[in-house]
Amino acid sequence: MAKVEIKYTKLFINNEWVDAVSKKTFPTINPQDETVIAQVAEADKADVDLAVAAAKKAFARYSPWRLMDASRRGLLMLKLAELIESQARYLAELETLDCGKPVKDAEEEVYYAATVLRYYAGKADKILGNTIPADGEVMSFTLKEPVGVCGQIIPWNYPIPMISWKIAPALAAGCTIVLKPAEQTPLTALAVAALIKEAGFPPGVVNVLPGYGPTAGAALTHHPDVDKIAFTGSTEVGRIILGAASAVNLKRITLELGGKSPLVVFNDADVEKAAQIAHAAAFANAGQCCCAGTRTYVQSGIYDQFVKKAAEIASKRSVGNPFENVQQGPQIDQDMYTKVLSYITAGKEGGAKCVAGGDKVGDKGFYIKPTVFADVTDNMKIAREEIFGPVQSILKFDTFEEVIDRANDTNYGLGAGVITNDITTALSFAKQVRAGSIWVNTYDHTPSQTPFGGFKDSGLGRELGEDGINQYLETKTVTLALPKQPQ
Ligand code: TXE
Repeated sequence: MAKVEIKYTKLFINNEWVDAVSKKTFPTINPQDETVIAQVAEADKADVDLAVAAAKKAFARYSPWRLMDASRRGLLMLKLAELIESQARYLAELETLDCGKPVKDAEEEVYYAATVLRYYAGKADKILGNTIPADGEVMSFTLKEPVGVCGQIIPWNYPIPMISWKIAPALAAGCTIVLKPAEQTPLTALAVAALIKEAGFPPGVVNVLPGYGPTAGAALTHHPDVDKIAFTGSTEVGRIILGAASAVNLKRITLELGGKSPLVVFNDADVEKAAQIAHAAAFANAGQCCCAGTRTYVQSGIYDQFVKKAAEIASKRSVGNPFENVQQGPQIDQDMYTKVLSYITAGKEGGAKCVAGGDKVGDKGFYIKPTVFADVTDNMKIAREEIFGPVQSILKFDTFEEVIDRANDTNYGLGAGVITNDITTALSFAKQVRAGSIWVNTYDHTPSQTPFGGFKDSGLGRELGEDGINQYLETKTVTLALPKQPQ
């Protein structure tokens, strides 16, 4: 078992490391062998109050953060990106220990997070309002101002990228932050907090509070001094947060929630390439991906060939110790492991044909075989519900019109993919499928420049790109009386 040094286990408030007010701690578990990695300080309402007060003070008029030039904010963010990269291997190993993803994937994610910070660092001094030819004897213009204190609640599937998606646009906009990492993966958020301090961000600008959702998370979403909540997680909790965020004050809100994304392969596709894209779409990060392409629709002309290929690729996918050169580590925790296995049972009992995997791996740790179901029909549980594990469902279709209707027949709308060489088919698909991201002949490509988010029950608002920073800005209209007549 790899030895990774755990340097930080306390709460990070006002650039200081502190115990929880209650002195409580909680264990973070290694998904490889179910051992306790470390005890981490457990934030609750009292700690949220302290962190929000620190963030509010850091956002106050004339605070160092508010007086700082926007370009300087960008420079601090560039420094943070550099520090993160300089610790890439350590952060990756820490992530792998806490979350079980292959260490090479974790390392790529660290570098990716740095790109997101750099993208938004460049935006910090390019936040522009408008001058407006308003009716009347006036001159009008808009100022784009930071929303204020932001509560950011993130999941465990991509901890470091999620930190970057949340803090980068908020910092560029000039907001202050209280971030709650998922209880399964608190360690890298604390390691990044140390780098935030080292980069030179003033106290209180970013605060990090490990803890549970119904306690620390709920305190944040209910807090009257929090101006905005940004959340990534389940649709179920997203609904709770939407209610909480409007209960005491009217918080701005962005929600990035679940999905059941379709990937549609047309007869003209190269079967080998299409099967590889579909495999990566379904199995990346052990299937623990919000936009995973879990409904693979294949046109009847190539269906049998495709199923054979998909089963072959999945059967060869290497599963094991994520510190070694494998493609897939364990699922995140006991709950998810049990949940995914129950969906596999539901797939078998529901009449789908299991053509690869279909079982757990060994008896220790939360490992599951990459599983492929063929002959799946639209009403089966595995075709309708988010599984969040290494399970691909393959469904057959005949016509374009039919598959668009079927792809859209879901409450979700996060991502969708199409594999075809026909430009009209690709663009018609892109226009007609109701999802926030459409990928053509690729899948799950989410660079910092392109907005990401969901239609329907997959979320509210967008992250990344220009849209991402707008979610952290208020528009203020300034109107001056200015005579149009000669003076
Ligand atoms: O998510 P939760 P879980 C989906 C996926 C998975 C399911 C459950 O289908 O099977 O969600 O995963 C915090 N107030 N996704 O249980 O509970 C919690 O502490 C405030 C999709 O891990 O939504 C954590 O920090 N916060 C997804 C975060 O919310 C609360 C990623 C996410 O936890 C809270 C993960 C509350 N009442 C799971 N309850 C995606 N969109 O990428 C919980 N939290």
